[in-house]
Parts: sequence; C-alpha cells; structure tokens
Amino acid sequence: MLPTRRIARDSFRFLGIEFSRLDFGGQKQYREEYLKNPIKYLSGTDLIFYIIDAQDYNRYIESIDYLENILLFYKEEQEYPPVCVLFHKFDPQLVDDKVINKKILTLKQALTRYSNDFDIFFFETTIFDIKSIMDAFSSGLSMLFEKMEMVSLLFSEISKNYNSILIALFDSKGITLGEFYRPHLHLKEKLKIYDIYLELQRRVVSENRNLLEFSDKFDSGERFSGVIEVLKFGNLDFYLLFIVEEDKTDLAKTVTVLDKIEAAKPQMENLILQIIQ
Ligand SMILES: Nc1nc2c(ncn2[C@@H]2O[C@H](COP(=O)(O)OP(=O)(O)OP(=O)(O)O)[C@@H](O)[C@H]2O)c(=O)[nH]1
Ligand SMILES: [Mg+2]
Repeated sequence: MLPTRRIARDSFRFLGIEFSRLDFGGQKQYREEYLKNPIKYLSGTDLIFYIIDAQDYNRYIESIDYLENILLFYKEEQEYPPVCVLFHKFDPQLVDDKVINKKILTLKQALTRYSNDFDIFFFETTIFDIKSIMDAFSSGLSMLFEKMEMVSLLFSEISKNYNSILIALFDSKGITLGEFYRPHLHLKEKLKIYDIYLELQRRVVSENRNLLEFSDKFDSGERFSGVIEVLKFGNLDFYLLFIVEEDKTDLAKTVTVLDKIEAAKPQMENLILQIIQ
C-alpha cells in the first residue's frame, strides 16, 4: 500500500447510519499540519482509532507524545470521543514474545493516565489475523450504540443452557454486534470458526437462504454443530451464528439444541430493534 497522503475520506453504513471515516496519513509533515489546525481536522469526531506500530519500539515515545497532544486538544474543547488504541503489527509469531508483550504492557500503563477523561480501549491487531482488526473495529463502533453491550450479555445468559462454543451476531459486513465464546477457547479455534463463518455467510447470501446448518471439527478432534440464521429488519440483514459441542453419544440431542435457539430469537430480535431505533 502507498502511504496515505493527508487524509483519505470515505463513508460506510452501520446499523442504518451513515458514518464518515477519515484515515489520517501518519507522515510527520501531515501530523504537524493536523495539530496546527486541530479545529479543522479533529473537531466533531465521534470515535478515534489510534494506531501504533507495535514493532517499532524506538518510536513508542514519539507516538504517545503525539496522542497526548491530540487528547489535550479534545480536552480543551470538552469533546470526549472514545479512543481505541491499536498495537498493530502484533503478528502471529509475536503473540508469545516476552519482550514485545512487556513493552506493550508498559505503554498501556502509561496511557491509562488519560482514562480519567477518556474511555480508552486497547487492542493488539495484525493484518495476518483479520478477526483481530474486525474485533477492534466492532468494539469501537459498539461504543456509539447504547444497549449494544446487552447483546453479549444476552448471549452469555443463553449459553448457560447449552454446551455453547459460540453465539455471535454480525451485520452484513462482518461487524460483530455481540458475541459469547466458551471460556478458554483457543485463538486458533476462534479463527477457525471465523473462517468457517465467512465462507458459510457468503453461501447463505449467494444461495439466498435464511438458514444453514453445518458440522465440523477442531484440530483437537472435538466436533461441533452450528447454524447460521439470517435475521431481517427492514433492509438491514443480521447473521446469527450459534455453535454447540456435538453430543458424541446422541446426535439427536444436538439437533434439538439447535432447534432451541429458536426459542431465544424473540428476545434477540427485540434487542436488535432497540439498538437500531
Ligand atoms: N508485519 C506487518 N506489517 C504490516 C501490518 N499492517 C501493515 N503492515 C505493513 O506496514 C506498512 C505500512 O502500512 P500502511 O497501511 O501504509 O501504514 P499507514 O499507517 O497507513 O501509513 P500512512 O498512510 O503513512 O499513515 C506496509 O508495508 C504494510 O504492508 C501488520 O499487521 N504486520
Ligand atoms: Mg495509510
């Protein structure tokens, strides 16, 4: 990719609302320009994603200093947009690397001093794991919708009644509105599920289906059953993904569990309606 020149603008729709997205080029000359005229460039922001190159230790301080300047401006203006800080380029081979994890932790600690004024959230992301980027983006957006957190709470409640591995709700672009994962589910397994979801969601759309059931297994051999269901609200489509452990002894039991998710649907639909209103 080429470096972004000044600001690249585009827009996208989420939950029926049009958002303007401004990608600020990070080269020094541009950074200085934004700070010289912050009212023009920064005012009126609803949500900030601040991206730090997690591999570039030498520039951590520079990056934090710049963020401090930005936040000082917002504080003066008494604007308090939620701030998502992404430690990016946290590539798969670095996940268990002690040095980078320690450095990131130190940065997080340094940044919490802004948390009195700002809602500040941290994410480790990498281009090699699309889910990590989608999670950061989804979590940020969810800050802008009251009641969105209720979706995950509801899923967590529902999960207690079944051997759930995952319950998640996505919009048509794959943004997560809420999710519950079985505790201690490994990253590898989450990614496997997300890959399956992306493929099956495409199939649901291309075959114009409302429902798709599937069955698969993790590398560990553990089998699971799942269903993707389309929930329609006017011209907004949502995708409910429900995955349960397969009952080895009694497959019929698994099927009933999948049927039972139907029982929870009215509650879910009610909640979605409240969020998009
Ligand atoms: N290893 C690694 N490299 C990445 C990752 N994401 C982006 N890159 C690389 O980092 C370089 C810069 O990426 P850009 O997306 O242009 O960075 P940017 O922050 O938008 O830069 P500006 O547009 O100048 O602000 C490119 O060579 C990318 O391929 C990542 O997750 N891991
Ligand atoms: Mg760029």
